[in-house]
Formats: sequence, structure tokens, C-alpha cells
Amino acid sequence: MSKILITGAFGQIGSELVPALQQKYGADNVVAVGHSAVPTDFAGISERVDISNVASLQELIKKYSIDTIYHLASFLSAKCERDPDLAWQVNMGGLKIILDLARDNKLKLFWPSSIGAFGPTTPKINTPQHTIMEPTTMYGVTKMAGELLCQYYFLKYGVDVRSVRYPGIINYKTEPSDGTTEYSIAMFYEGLRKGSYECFLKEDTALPMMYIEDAVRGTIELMNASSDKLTVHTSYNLAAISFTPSELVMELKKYLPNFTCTYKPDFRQAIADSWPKTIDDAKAREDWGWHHKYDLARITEFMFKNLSAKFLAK
Ligand code: AKB
Repeated sequence: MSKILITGAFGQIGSELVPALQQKYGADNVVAVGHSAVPTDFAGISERVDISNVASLQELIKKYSIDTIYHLASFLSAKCERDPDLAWQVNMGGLKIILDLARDNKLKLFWPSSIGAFGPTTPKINTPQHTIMEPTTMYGVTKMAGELLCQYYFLKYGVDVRSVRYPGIINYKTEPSDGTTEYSIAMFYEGLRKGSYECFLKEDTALPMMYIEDAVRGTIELMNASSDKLTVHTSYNLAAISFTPSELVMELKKYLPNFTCTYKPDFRQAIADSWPKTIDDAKAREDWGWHHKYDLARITEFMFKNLSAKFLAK
């Protein structure tokens, strides 16, 4: 039976990964770790620890006999550009601490990379698993370096560390935050709240995207895949769909016919322009059977339904 610790447990992915892991392994076997206040409606084991506090993390590993860590605590792309120094400290410093703990305590580890690890010189269409990677954002630099560090710990110390390059993730439980792809989430929130949205990307900016349920299922499937099947020890390309802001507007209008969207690109446009438009995830499909289930129509339907219910419950 796995004994799991999750950092960044109350963030965008953690908020959905934690309940999925609780359901699979039992709530007593999942320790949700965050650095700020635990949400009042959280049910399960939670701890408040800063990711730079090695001694406290080591204590938790011992206290709960942890054998697996999902290390999700990290800054997203826009926040990294606003504070590159802190981004390096949190994203790289945090990962190094967790890799050392994984090595010293013989833990299995999941760490998320991103399409942000690619850069302007990467082929933009059907971006291959192995390709040019010269990111020009601090987020991308931490993801690229993080991937190499994970592979190094695998090769040098035998750490069983697994990773995927997430596309933009679309979820409804947490408010949109500092991701460049999160215009898509903000469009749903603002659409339902105000009937209009001012988008910070141009209307024809295509980016790879995925519904949270696919992302969570894929993450757990990778962690449960047999190690002899895994041939990528940096990070697997992971894809579902790609769309532009104007394509999302058209889908959302099926539920909110009066919805309007205006476009006012800001610094996040340059981040988006440096990323791929579509991703080739054949390796993940071959090695551990990855497949996505949600297309744009289904994502829109679920986002609209779940977010409407969330707003009604308030
Ligand atoms: C972001 O936009 O920063 C993230 C990502 C693609 O990694 N959602």
C-alpha cells in the first residue's frame, strides 16, 4: 500500500489529485502538504510546511512512513516572469530538496514538467518527444533544468522519478492563477460571473490543453506503470487537444449566447508565442498506454456544469 505525500496539495492540480489519490489508496494514506492555510472544506490529513524546510519534510516522511511523493509545489509561467529570482529558488531549489529526500529515503517521485520547457526554436507543430529545447522564460528554464536533474538522479542514484510535460490544464475547483494557459479558465469564471472577458492573449493563439480529469488520471497511470516499460527519464510529452481563445469563445457561446470577449494581449503573449501549438505524445501512448478522453466540446460542457454548480452553492 502506497503512503503518499503531496506538496502544493491545494493548488490547481493538487486540489483534484489529492481526492483521486484518497479514493484510490484511502484517505489515511495521503498527506496533503501546503505552505499556506488549508482550505476549510478539506477532508483528510493535512500539514502546513514550507518546501524549503528540509527538516520538517524529513520529519513528515518518517512520521507517516511515506514511500511516494508527488511534488507539485511550483510557480507557474507568469509568476516566474514577474519574479525570476524567487522562481529559481522555489522551482529549482524545491525540486533539489525533494530529489535529495527521495534519494536518501528511497522514495518514488512524481514531478511535473510543462510545455513551457520548449522554446521558440522548438518545432511548433506536433512537437516531438526529443527535440530542440531552448526555453526563453524563467519558467521554461526551471522546467528544462528540472527535467535534466530528474534524469540525473535516476541515472546516478537510481531514484524512481517520473514526469510529464503538462499542457495547459483546465479545471474549475481553484480560481485561475498565474499560468499563461489559464486565460481559458478565467474565460469560464468571468463568463459566468459577468458575461464578458478581456483576454490577455490574441484570439488566434493556439496552445495545447487538457481537462483536469485526464491530467489526474494520466499522472496516476504513469506512477503505476511498470518501471521496465518507461524509456523516458526526463519527462513525457502529454497531449489532449489544442485550441485558440476564439475557438473557446465559440464553444462557450453555446451555453452563454450573450457572452462577449475582447482581446488585450500583454506580456503573456510572448510566453505563449514561445510554446508549441500541438504536441506529439506517441511515446507516452506506446510506453504506458496514455490516452485522453476529453475534447473541447466535452471540456466546455463539464466546466460550465461544474462551475455553475460551484457558484450556486456559494
Ligand atoms: C502555465 O501556463 O504556466 C502552465 C503551463 C503550461 O505549464 N499552465
